[in-house]
Amino acid sequence: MKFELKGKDLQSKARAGVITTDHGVIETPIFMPVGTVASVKGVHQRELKNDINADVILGNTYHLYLRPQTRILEQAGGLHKFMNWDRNILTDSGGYQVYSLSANRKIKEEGVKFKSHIDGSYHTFTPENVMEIQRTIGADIIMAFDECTPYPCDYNYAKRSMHMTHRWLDRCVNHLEKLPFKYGYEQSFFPIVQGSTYKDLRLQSAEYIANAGAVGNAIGGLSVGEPAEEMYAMTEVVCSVLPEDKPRYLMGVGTPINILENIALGIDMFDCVMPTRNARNGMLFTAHGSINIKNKKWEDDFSALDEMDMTYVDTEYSKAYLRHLFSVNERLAMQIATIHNLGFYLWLVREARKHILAGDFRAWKEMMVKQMDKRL
Ligand code: PRF
Repeated sequence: MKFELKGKDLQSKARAGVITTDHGVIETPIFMPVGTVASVKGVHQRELKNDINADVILGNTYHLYLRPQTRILEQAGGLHKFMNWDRNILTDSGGYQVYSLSANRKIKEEGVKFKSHIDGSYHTFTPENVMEIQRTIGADIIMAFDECTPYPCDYNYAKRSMHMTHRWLDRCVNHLEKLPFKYGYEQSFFPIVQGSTYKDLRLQSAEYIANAGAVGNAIGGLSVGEPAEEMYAMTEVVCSVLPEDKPRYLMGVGTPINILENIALGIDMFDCVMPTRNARNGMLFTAHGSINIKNKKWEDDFSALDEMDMTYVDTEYSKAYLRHLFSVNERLAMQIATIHNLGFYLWLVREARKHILAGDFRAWKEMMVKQMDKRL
């Protein structure tokens, strides 16, 4: 994997770069649509490519390991082939899903024993087997096994957990040395900074993670319920330590405003279920604020879904039509809303990139944040 910086904003820490992997080019800042179970819910791969123009999507080790199971992905020749997606894939390690989804789990130094949310069966994730599973899934970027602490989290727990995440990182790295690439292309590894909302822990963790010398670095444990200002404060301290010449990935973030604010602090990569999950509930993101399309006020509004026309659904369908589809519970409603929201998120990060390269990112960001902070 290669990362080149193409430009930096002078009035903020925002950067524009290019990541190159064996599955193509990713221009940063980038948003990665979430495709948890080998599908971005409701969207065809050809729409992701041709309409939304996603360069990279995210898969989840926790889900893929449980279903279809690692052996099926191995037989398929990896996740790219299985789902017919030839652009980039990043897999999360399960270091978050195992805490948020499994029925119960026991965290020990060795790893995490958990009960499947699907059939109640028991499994164990360790730094070692999670590296093996991710090698077999075959993503271009694979993530370290970590513990994402909840919010709020007391200082002593956060500190102990952070140190365990660091020891787990060493185990991931040691084990990966024994695991060759499985499918003939490179699979890059990103470690994850933790440390809850404590500045001293975040600094310490960022130093530890930077020292691992990986090709890219991630920040976890944020956007778990803390106020946005606290998240930004943590991003800022961590970015002051993480190397400039490697991509920085902020995991599980966030709203369009969170994304712009974190780009301004030096983040290059994002993922979040918000555009897809909220779409399925009838919430649309636009450059002028968010819309609940189920609202009666759209009943006879025959104007385009979004005048800005970021994807074809924006002008091919009206607000009144989409509202109708939601009110009669048609699955096409969710499909249209998902394409719209992902198209908007990808537009937003690409527009951010243009403004970073043009040198007016800061002013543009301030204007957009004001504009998007509305309910229409
Ligand atoms: N760790 C991992 N994945 C994650 C997170 C984390 O802390 C978060 C936190 N927002 C989202 N996804 N491994």
